[in-house]
Amino acid sequence: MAYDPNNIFARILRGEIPNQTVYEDEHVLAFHDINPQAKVHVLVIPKGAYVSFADFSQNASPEEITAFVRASGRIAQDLGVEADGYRILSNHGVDAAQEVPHFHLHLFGGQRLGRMIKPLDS
Ligand code: DGP
Repeated sequence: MAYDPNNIFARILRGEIPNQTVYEDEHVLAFHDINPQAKVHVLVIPKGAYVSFADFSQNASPEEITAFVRASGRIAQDLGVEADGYRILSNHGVDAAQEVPHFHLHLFGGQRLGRMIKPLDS
């Protein structure tokens, strides 16, 4: 799947759409989800143009991957959810109902999250 430069996160990265930033460095931006699914719901995105986890994991540079993983851990600490716990999740493709085709992690916390996922049908 080719990267769509007009997806909503690309537009956020270009400053065309505002966001509530919680962290930013050379390779990474993190901001609050517009439709939070938990008391804490933050999106962590690489600044590079990657469609999904599959794309990022195969094509990002070691520097980008390291920056992304380290930033994600640090953001959880900075949000204050380290002690009580949190969940990170990334949707890839149709089965996972990925809406925005720019790789991102969801970071959920601030409350009890229950166990794992609820499939549409099983
Ligand atoms: P996913 O289904 O994994 O692609 O999740 C996309 C998430 O992006 C979804 O939880 C809602 C969020 N989102 C969509 N548009 C915007 C936006 O304009 N601003 C912010 N902050 N979040 C958005």
